[in-house]
Amino acid sequence: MTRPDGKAGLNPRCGHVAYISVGSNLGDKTAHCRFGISRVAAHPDIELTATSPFYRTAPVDYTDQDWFVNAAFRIATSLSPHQLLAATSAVQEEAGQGEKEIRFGPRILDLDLIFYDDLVLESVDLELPHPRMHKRRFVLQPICDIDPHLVHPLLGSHVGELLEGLGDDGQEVMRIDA
Ligand code: PH2
Ligand code: MG
Ligand code: MG
Repeated sequence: MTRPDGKAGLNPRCGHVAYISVGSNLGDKTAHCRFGISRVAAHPDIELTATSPFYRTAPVDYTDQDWFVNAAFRIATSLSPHQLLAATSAVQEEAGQGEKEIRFGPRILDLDLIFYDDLVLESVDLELPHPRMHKRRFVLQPICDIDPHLVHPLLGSHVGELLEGLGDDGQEVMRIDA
């Protein structure tokens, strides 16, 4: 099937809604994030439906590294969760991001699946919703910018509440003026 925009494949509008977090703390961080979003959006079975503002964010979990640039985006897709994971992994590799990085350490491009509809999934290589998203301001803030009333399918709270619940926990997140 060919869509009106000339892209082949299933119409992603008929499919699923997913939220993806993007981050980089090596090289031209903002350019790497923009590259990640645009390459994912170029997939024939993915339609980009919203992009958050960009943020400069203090590193969490592994703090002896440079600040990150983070954002989030929403897509419509006919891909399954694992097909989507394969697609985002391919884009990470295309950006020069190797497989074997330090856990939570520096990276050229990180694309993390946060939500896929209201699916709850635990598999070896993919957990949905993302298991740490509710503790991370650099994930919650940009997702709230897109859809503050989105409900976390396991916790039953919306992302706005989860963000407020973090309180003043010292995770610095500064909006970058576009
Ligand atoms: N990603 C990590 C670990 N720590 N900290 C910030 N601020 N932003 C990130 O994207 C990030 C992080 C592992 O993927
Ligand atoms: Mg990550
Ligand atoms: Mg990742």
